[in-house]
Amino acid sequence: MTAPSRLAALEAIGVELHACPETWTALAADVLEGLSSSPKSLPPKWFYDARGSELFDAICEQPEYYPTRREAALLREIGGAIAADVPAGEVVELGSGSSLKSPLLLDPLWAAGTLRRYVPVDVSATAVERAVPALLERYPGLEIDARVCDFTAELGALRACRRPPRLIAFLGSTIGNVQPAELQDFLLRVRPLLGPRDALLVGHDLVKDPAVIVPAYDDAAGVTAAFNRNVLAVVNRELHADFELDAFAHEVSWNAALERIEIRLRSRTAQVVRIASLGLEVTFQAGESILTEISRKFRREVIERAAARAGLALRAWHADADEWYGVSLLSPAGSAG
Ligand code: SAH
Ligand code: AVI
Repeated sequence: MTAPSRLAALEAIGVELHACPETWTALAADVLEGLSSSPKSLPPKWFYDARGSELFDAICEQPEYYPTRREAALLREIGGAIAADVPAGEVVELGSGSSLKSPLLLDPLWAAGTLRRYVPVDVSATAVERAVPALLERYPGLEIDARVCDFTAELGALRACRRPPRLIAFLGSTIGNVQPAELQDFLLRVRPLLGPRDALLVGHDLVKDPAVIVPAYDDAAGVTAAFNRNVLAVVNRELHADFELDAFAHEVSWNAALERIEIRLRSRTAQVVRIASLGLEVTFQAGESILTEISRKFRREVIERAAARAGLALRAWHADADEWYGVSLLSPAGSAG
């Protein structure tokens, strides 16, 4: 949830700040809809309160969770080439979180002298609030326009680019959370943010042996399980619900047909949960689950096709040697590139 008083501290150090006020209402609407549906579901963006963002960073350090390390290694390799290809004055980062990998893109642009402005966009006020001071220290004089917003809803506000050309980064395989039916729509909404000299850089996990993928979402230390249950803690705190976190088991499965990880919370018993702020009682059968996240794994042609339908062309494709993880550079179709 947004914490305006602490976010205001960013303004005191010269950061431009836009925080969307309707977060609580959006959570209430999503919980009402998701838990009244059959099967039950909750959107993954609600994992990321202060604790959830910390748990995500801890997931990234688990030996089983390869995506962060793989993406960082790729960005280390290609960051210089991207900076040469797109001499960005402005970097917009969707789902920036702790911005831990951002310097792998920002450093080469800063060294080349083109970078003027960084626009992190994330629903997690805490993540943004913690990330930004370190970035200002690393890049003195960088304009930072921090946006605590839902990147699926608030993209229109980002149409004007103040320091062209622009590079939009969407890292961490967060694109894997987007439902297939919504992917084209999402890319269509990103497209107007890009001028002919701009580009969108997407990090995406790739289809591979599920024996590698599944443990990444079910680490032995139980960090992903705690992250998954954290969404219930968010609902308890924000909507005065009485979920017992231990009454739900963390469950991970590989959906081979849809090439995606599915993460659920499975009710260990028959139970009724009260959500006081919504005046709602939610009944769970024993074994009934809430789908809390999908994490799609991609193939080059899937990215290429989705991009093309949204008027974007694949300008460069980078993957590691064993093709576990990939990064795509997309630009408006027909632009010089
Ligand atoms: N890019 C970072 C963080 C990835 S975790 C990395 O690669 O490590 C996903 C991030 O996206 C979280 O910080 C979460 O708060 C944010 N996020 C998820 N859904 C979002 C949405 N709809 N709008 C804005 N931010 C979102
Ligand atoms: C979307 N991305 C940031 C992560 C992923 O791999 O899908 C989120 C995550 N969920 C559980 N572990 C990691």
